[in-house]
Amino acid sequence: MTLTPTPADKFTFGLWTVGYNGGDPFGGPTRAPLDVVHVIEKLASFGAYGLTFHDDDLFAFGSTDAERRTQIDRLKAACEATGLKTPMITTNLFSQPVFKDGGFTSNDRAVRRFALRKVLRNIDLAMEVGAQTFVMWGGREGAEYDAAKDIRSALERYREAVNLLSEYVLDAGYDLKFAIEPKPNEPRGDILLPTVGHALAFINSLEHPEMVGLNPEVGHEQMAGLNFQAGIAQALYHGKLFHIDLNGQRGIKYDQDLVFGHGDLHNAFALVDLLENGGPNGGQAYTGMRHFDYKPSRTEDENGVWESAKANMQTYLLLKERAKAFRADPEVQEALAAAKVAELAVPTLAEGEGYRELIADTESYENFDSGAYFNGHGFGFVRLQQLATEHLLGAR
Ligand SMILES: [Mn+2]
Repeated sequence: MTLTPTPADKFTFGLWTVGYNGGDPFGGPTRAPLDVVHVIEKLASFGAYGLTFHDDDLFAFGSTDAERRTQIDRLKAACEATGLKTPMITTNLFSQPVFKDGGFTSNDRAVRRFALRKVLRNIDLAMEVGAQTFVMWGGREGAEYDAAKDIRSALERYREAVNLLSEYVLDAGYDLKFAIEPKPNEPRGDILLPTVGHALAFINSLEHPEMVGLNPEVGHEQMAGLNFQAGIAQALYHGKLFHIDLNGQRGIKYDQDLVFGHGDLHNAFALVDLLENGGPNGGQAYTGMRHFDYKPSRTEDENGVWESAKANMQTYLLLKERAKAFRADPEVQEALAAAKVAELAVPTLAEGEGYRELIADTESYENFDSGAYFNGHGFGFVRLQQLATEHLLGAR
């Protein structure tokens, strides 16, 4: 393969991704922990743009102020030396036993207050390391049993938390936006704000909705059987795609966190085509970070970790190249025209037309031969999909 990532591609990785030690619910770690400085040096050498992290990835929960400071300074020095950036950070409100019923929405009020303080402190750290986006994945904000959680109260507490954090950022004059990451289940039986759509509705209820957007993850939507590319298109439509988590998932099962493209490759192709070519003038529809939130498989050694990190970037760049060729193919353009894809952008009513004019237009109803649409007006969507498949496979 010849495509070489550069920082201009805006590829970023979570410290917890390449740093994943291979532990799962059925077995202990299969790899030693990786030091943050080593991770930064490796990612920079591969052409990545940045590193992201949870507070507890960088310094252990319960660290003293001095231990915390040492790790922050080591991160900053390594970034300074390599040019790697830290554009997003997030807070761990799920690993410690205290968060077993969630952080912002634990039934226990003292836990909620503790969670808010942990996040407030981490927002200050976000500013110190130059992050512009603060992700909120509420993995433990949920329940297993319907009677155990009053969902309306939980949403109200979630809202109270995000409103408070927004107020803190505004008062401090920080240039920071929040991005909510939906997930349907795991680790909780059911998680609040399970999909892009649920989160969009919640954001509209906030005091400062303009400060809050989404960080959708490929596998999280696909775990719910949803079309990720379509969800991203709707997030873009509402101006809410603040960040994105790329990985791979094969159907409705546990959160696999495979390498990007190692799941539903067709949907990954459509996603990259949307992000790179779906802008108003055919350019990029999304200019933010291409963030990989995946887990190197438990079977890999450290060499396999770095191979998988590079595979994420290579796959994205290959799909970007394939999508460009797809758009440039005259046969594809012809198939798109035959499928009337552009016609959907034309308003259904004419300029100045209302329901009265529509009712008066006998061509639209009385004289419209709907029977003729039974046969002879095929759209050719399958041909278009086959052309996409041929480009995806490198056959064109
Ligand atoms: Mn994620």
